[in-house]
Amino acid sequence: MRIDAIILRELHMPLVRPFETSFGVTHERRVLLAEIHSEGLIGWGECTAGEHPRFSGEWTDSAWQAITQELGPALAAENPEHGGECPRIFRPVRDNPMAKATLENAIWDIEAQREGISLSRLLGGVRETIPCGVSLSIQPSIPALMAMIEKELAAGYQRIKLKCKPGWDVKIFEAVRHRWPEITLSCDANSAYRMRDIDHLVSFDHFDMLMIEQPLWHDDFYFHSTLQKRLETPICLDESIRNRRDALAAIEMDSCRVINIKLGRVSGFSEAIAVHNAALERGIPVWCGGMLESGIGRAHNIALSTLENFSLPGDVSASARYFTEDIIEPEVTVSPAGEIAIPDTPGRGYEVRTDLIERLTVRKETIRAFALVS
Ligand code: OSB
Ligand code: MG
Repeated sequence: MRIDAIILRELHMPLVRPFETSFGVTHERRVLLAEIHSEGLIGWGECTAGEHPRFSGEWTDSAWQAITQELGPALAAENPEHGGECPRIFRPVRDNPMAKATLENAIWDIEAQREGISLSRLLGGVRETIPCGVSLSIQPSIPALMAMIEKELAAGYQRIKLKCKPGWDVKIFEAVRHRWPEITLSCDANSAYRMRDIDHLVSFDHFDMLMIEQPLWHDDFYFHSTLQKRLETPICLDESIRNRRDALAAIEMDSCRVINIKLGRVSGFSEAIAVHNAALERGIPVWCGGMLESGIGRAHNIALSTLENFSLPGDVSASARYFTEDIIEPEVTVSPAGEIAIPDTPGRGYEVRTDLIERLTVRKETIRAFALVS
């Protein structure tokens, strides 16, 4: 496909309520969107980098530079036929997975439109609906958290994930399990604990959780493996898994028994499929994580979640939980059974609201071609 133009934008989108993890609070998203024009079609990609380099070393501004100065010009100089060619094109650039995914996912988006099939089908998806869970922010009080859980369960969500950190862990698990002994529960520490906390982490076994997500360092396998030997509850790795090779190492070392796949963290659809397949072949279930995405990233997460081994409820939930107005039409909604129905129209399956995107845009740059390696 001929790349006619790559336009990168930054949008400001306030969240309906702040989202707090062990590493900080987000009030407003700075969303980067790539818009790629090719032979009359337009593909969209969203950058999932946060506003600060706290989840990983990437953030909005580093991704902006990586895309406008390196990755965008390299892609514009090529004529990729498939999204699957992007890893080769971007290989000379180290790291920056979320920046790479922004562009690669837009190419897959175009490819699905060109082939006249849904993105889910293009990826090899097999599901007509996907099961949904929610990730619940650290709250100012236990009653506030309990009210939030009550609301999400009433809406049908199939799994409740509690963000936790030292001081906001066993006391909330006790309260939640006391009130809801049977619900499917998990927690996510975003690397908030250290090996001195190992006995404390082992006490999480009392709460019969589906998994404990990324308790230790963001880049670790070894100590997670040590911890997994002491824990009954499966560890799920998020931050540590950047690619298929990481997934193989983690599985072989028994550092985790579940994997959270995030498109941005693994550089886009190609590597997400590779991680998925590696886990499938080894009997390790996966689910799709979230990064407070706008509708475009959300649509891509939904398509990815239709692959066979996405057998656990993901963090992909309704648009209205994040934004008063989403930039896609229709917005993402979740049924009373806690499922999202997969659109089967060509491409991403959700129209892009270009008028609203234009109104929310705070900067915009058109990228010209140059080859990374000559
Ligand atoms: O670790 O899964 C995470 C949000 C921002 C950064 C990291 C994480 C999260 C979430 C929210 O858990 C998932 C979502 O609802 O999009
Ligand atoms: Mg996580």
